[in-house]
Amino acid sequence: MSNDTKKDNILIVDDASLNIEMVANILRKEGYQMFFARNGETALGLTKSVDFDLILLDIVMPEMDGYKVCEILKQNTKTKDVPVIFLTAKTDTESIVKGFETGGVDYIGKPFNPPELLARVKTHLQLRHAYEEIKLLSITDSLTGCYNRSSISERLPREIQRARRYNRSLSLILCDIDYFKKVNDTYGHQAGDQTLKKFVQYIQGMIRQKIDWVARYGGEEFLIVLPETDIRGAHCLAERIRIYISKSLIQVQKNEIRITSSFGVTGFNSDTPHEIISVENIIRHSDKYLYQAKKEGRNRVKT
Ligand code: GH3
Ligand code: MG
Ligand code: MG
Ligand code: MG
Repeated sequence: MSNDTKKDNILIVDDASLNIEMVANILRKEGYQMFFARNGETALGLTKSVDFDLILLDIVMPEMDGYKVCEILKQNTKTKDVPVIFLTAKTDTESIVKGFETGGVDYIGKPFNPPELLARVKTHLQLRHAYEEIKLLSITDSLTGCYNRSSISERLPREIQRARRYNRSLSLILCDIDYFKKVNDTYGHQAGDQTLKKFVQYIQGMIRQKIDWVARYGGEEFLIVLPETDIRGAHCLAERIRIYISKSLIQVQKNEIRITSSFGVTGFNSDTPHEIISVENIIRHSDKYLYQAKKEGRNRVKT
């Protein structure tokens, strides 16, 4: 998300340290956090540990040239959206066109004009932040702030692939608030909205940050994805969430709302035959168990 207090990280890649110094002096004055690399390999290495907001990239360098570096950056999910501006002495049309074709967003010839360089950097940083904000909105459920439904089809296949590749377990919890219609009918739709928000907050507070994730699967139905967790662990967590929710009083305006919820848990581990592991299969199984939990009286976990 765009954040005014955060310094933008800019990487300068150039084999001549004099060039690096010149550019860095201009940008540092603007408060950017500067990083340097004298060759492509070092630059690519740095991108693994630092999140860059923009990269200024020389083309003529020994060993790996700037085009190659840019190509590699564009193939990597972590760096493909980082704007790359070529900064180079090569100013013939063919080289410029190639710069854009390999994924550069801009192309500046050397010797460069400092105010113009700065203006271009600022513009591309603004575009980058606007793009990130839109991207975040497109995967977020606007009411609860968790992932939305469409991001499940983006994220879940990747989780499954990773778990299968490294022979790890992966579990899913599908949960649904019991008799939620009654909350709306009794307290109003807005109170219902607040209840949904609280429900997600409780869950977020009980899962591992940055590893587990929650997505809104439907109206008052949520999917919790638990990498490196076997079914038993997932069942325990679902049970803890169930108890916590059922004991909590959700304060909405003057009302104290009490809800319960039902859970369907499924998952796989390294022993599970690969051919039966798929997005459709594991969601279908969690749905089946959730349905059972509802049928058997609600406020329970089925595995
Ligand atoms: P069950 O125990 O079988 O799950 O009963 P239920 O009433 O929770 O289930 P049902 O599917 O009949 O109703 C779900 C309700 O959730 C109906 C719908 O109006 C409400 N709902 C869905 N999305 C939202 C939302 O964003 N805000 C509010 N306030 N209510 C919502
Ligand atoms: Mg050079
Ligand atoms: Mg419900
Ligand atoms: Mg439902």
